Amino acid sequence: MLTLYSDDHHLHHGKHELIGGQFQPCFEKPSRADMVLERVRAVKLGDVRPPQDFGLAPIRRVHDAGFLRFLQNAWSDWQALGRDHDMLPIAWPTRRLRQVEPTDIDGRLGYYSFDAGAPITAGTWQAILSSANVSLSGQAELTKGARGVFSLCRPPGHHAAADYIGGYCYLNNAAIATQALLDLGAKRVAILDVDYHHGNGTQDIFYDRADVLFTSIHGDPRFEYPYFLGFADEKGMGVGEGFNFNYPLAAGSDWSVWGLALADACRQIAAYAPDALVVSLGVDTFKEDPISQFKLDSPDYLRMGEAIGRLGLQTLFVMEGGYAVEEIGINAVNVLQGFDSVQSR
Ligand code: Q9C
Ligand code: ZN
Repeated sequence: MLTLYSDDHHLHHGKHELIGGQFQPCFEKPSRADMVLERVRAVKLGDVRPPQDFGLAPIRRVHDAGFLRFLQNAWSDWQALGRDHDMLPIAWPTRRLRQVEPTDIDGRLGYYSFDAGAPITAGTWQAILSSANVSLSGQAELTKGARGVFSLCRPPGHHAAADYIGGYCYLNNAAIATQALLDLGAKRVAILDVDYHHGNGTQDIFYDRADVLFTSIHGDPRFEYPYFLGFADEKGMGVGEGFNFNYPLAAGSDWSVWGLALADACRQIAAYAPDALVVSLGVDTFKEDPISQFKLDSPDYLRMGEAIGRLGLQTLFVMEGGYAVEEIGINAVNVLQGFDSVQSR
């Protein structure tokens, strides 16, 4: 399987995130992608290629124009105030507050985020553009006919919506590739989000649409981040009703539970008969993940890839979360090798 990858992700390295009221070093760090790349090379998964530059047009198909303007200029607006440390928001327009973009950079940062979990640094804009290009370059290979492609994206994307950042995510790489697949001829695209956290951004982007089926298996939002979306009764809206499937699972869930949810999601995907599948590939479901509470083991990721492969669909794997850095490469690449081991097209 071909891997798309850019070194530009090193340009994004936030210092701290808030965990339990304390600042700790960011779990979302460059060594994550380095470890995945190392494993891709070690097992000779296939060629590794840099992305092409697709410009802003395919990104604008998903993200709000004001949001993109904010992101592009955020760091220089911040620096203009003499600040050279990471940007983190301090206020959000929650219930009964006015939804109006302020002029002040702190106000705008809060307006375009839903948490303080996505620090903006000097190199963030370049890194997130390259990450989106990695996703789009994978999509281009799929559109050309590839059976499976791996977009080794970093930063991840599935918590980002059309007009907000959060949860380590800025541009929604999986959504951008999905929209590009549709724009280049696909009639229906299914998304399978296997990251431990609910893909709130991706769900939101496609919630009122029937040309994208969104399925997500994740920690139940009653106890787990992102807390405010990802419940089983979220089925889609308007013409999109019936095209959204959430599988919230209990803390401690292992393959015996997780695999059943996957089987059900795969049934929904098969019934939808999409032209392509996009997998939001987070491996923070791993039993030793430092911020998660599922119990998947490394061999389970082979089973995951096989089940996805048996769908017989052209599939784009887009890297999302996974914070057990020692095993992130083994687990992510196990999914890809499991997929490749299934001959069905
Ligand atoms: N209890 C992704 O995996 N904070 N984002 C969690 C720990 C945010 C995860 C706090 C987690 C975001 C792409
Ligand atoms: Zn996650």
